[in-house]
Amino acid sequence: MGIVNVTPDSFSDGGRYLHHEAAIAHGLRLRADGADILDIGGESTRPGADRVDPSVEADRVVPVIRALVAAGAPVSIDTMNASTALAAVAAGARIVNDVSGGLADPDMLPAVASTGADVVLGHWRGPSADMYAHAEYGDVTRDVMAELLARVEAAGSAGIPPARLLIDPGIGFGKKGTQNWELLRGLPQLAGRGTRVLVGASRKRFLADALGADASDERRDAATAVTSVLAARAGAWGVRVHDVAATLDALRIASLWDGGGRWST
Ligand code: PMM
Repeated sequence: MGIVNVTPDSFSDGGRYLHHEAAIAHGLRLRADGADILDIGGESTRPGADRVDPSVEADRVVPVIRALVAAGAPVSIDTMNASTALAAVAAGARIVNDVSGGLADPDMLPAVASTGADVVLGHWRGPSADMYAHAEYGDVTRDVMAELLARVEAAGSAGIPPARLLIDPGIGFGKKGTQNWELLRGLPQLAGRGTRVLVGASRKRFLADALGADASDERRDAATAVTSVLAARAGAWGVRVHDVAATLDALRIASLWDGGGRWST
């Protein structure tokens, strides 16, 4: 899954048209690099980020989704807002990627239930502005798994069948450095529950901390590619990354090492 952020800080501020054009061009490049899905987001979830009005978010992402869907790309919408999710699905998105697992907007799960879209339920304990205030766990893998299963049940109660669900441990969301490594070590347990697992580790702070906090994007991408191989080996269904080419190269090499075929579908 290739990341396309349509946020003011992610592209040069050349006005809305250029903004959309740059995001579309970026998405097409990631698709050409081999992304199976393009994940379009209009609200930053970085630690400390403020929330964006849902109508502003929809204005950012909908034209980009329309253009990428018209170009034949499978698209997911990265949003915590039901109204944005519905607008995105109407524009052709097939997956709703909610890092809050439906917790941020109580309308989310009932709203998307009737659309037929797949839904990513991320592990989340609170908004980005104060996410580290919630980073207290007994056993991080056990706690995250239990909280994700509660979200799977909530999605079921809202009418979303299990086959349409994915779970995501929410790397970096309310988890501090070593908790992320512990959670990644627990991936086989998470994947063993039978629900598809998506992992988003790309360029995140815990990787930079491992490399030296000022590590460049290039070095973080190399670290991400290694993480992608290990996540795939641990049973992940997909990885959400900035540098699709580097991750696919790493997966190809790992696949040849194992004497097998292609990892990606
Ligand atoms: N991380 C971010 C945004 N969206 N979606 C999923 N499913 N999983 C993630 O880990 C995730 C996400 C934040 O990363 P970014 O600011 O680099 O996009």
